[in-house]
Amino acid sequence: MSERLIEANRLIKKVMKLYYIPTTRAVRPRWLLEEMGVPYELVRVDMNMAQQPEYQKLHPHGKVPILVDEEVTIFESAAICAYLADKYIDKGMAPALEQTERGYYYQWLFYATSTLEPPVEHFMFNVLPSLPEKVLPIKVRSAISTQEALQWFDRVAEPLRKSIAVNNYLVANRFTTADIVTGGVLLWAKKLGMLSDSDPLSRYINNLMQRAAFIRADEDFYAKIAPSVQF
Ligand SMILES: N[C@@H](CCC(=O)N[C@@H](CS)C(=O)NCC(=O)O)C(=O)O
Repeated sequence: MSERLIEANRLIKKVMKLYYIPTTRAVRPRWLLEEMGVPYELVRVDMNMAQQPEYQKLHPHGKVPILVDEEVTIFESAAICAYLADKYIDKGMAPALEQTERGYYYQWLFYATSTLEPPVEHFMFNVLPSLPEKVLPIKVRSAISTQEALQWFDRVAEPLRKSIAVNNYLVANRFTTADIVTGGVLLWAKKLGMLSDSDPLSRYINNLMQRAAFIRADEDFYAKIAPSVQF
């Protein structure tokens, strides 16, 4: 193999792969990659992948997103975002390890998926009872009503409302990965009609949605683009 070919292979191997379906949690790491201007390959999959053993070798639950970065294969959207923000720390999407803001950064990252997201997911189960069995098995569907899910969401969103009432962003009033992950959850709530226009969270998310990197990451929201792989 020529020197040039070896170098080309080395470069190709280095490009990360993001397994992706539009309008899902996979938009979060894509948005972050777009913000950082880091090269990546988008591997488009579809909702029928879950049962395929080949796909489940990558993601044990057959979901998106997955990030494959050479020998590292990670699932969970927030973990992927945290990994990427640290890997490219010079891009300024996470406070440095020694900065005290790091504590608040972790707080909002974990809050987004463990506290804010569950009522949104429950709300969706209620407003979309026709979700396919493979997406949400009937036996695990919740007894929580739409109204209860909304009240739950309102309650857990209160610290977020307080924070963005005085700042545009969550950590040190500077845009970080915490805004991408939290914004990703709010975006889902907004698409489900859980946020009124007068809710301060709408101002926060509308502001985030104007970012050029977000627009690039969400551009195929309505587009029907075929999967780029088969399993
Ligand atoms: N907690 C996981 C949730 C992953 C997840 O549920 N992904 C959904 C899309 S938002 C999915 O892949 N659904 C496809 C399916 O269930 O077949 C994360 O944040 O990555």
